[in-house]
Amino acid sequence: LVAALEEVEETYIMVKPDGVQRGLVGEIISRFEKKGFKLTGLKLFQCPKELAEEHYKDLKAKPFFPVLIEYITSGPVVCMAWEGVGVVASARKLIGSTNPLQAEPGTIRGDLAVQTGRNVVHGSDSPENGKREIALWFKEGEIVQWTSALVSWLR
Ligand code: FUP
Repeated sequence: LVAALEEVEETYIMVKPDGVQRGLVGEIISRFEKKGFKLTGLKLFQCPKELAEEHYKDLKAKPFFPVLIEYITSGPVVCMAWEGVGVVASARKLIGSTNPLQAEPGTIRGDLAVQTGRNVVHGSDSPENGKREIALWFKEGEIVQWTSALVSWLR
């Protein structure tokens, strides 16, 4: 009932090229699906350099920026939009810390990765960035609004 008063958020989740290469796409989608969030966008995509640079523009001054862009554009990624109350922070918890060695067991990075530069998945860090990133990675018509026929509280 309390949740019904809270605002529905959207977040951009992406399986990075290492996750695709390692065959972890299904496993990663599963975590968000089982948690109970709603999938509103999904595609396999080869990211152009310009888009990677725009997505990570806040990190442009970092020494690892060129390597990060090379990594994200090194092979296909799986782009996802997920919706739900509290989805942004909850997805970050499910994903775990940026450095997979510090990520808790039970999180995606904690269970499936060892290197910061190969940390298998991305998740937006704020509702504002969730909206920004979904608009950046998806075209109009690729985001689908739907209502669950099974659970009325899924929103
Ligand atoms: P996160 O929000 O957990 O994805 O982390 P950041 O936005 O801080 O970093 C984005 C990506 O930059 C990380 F997923 C991996 C890369 N990165 C490095 O390669 N080295 C670093 O020291 C920090 C981040």
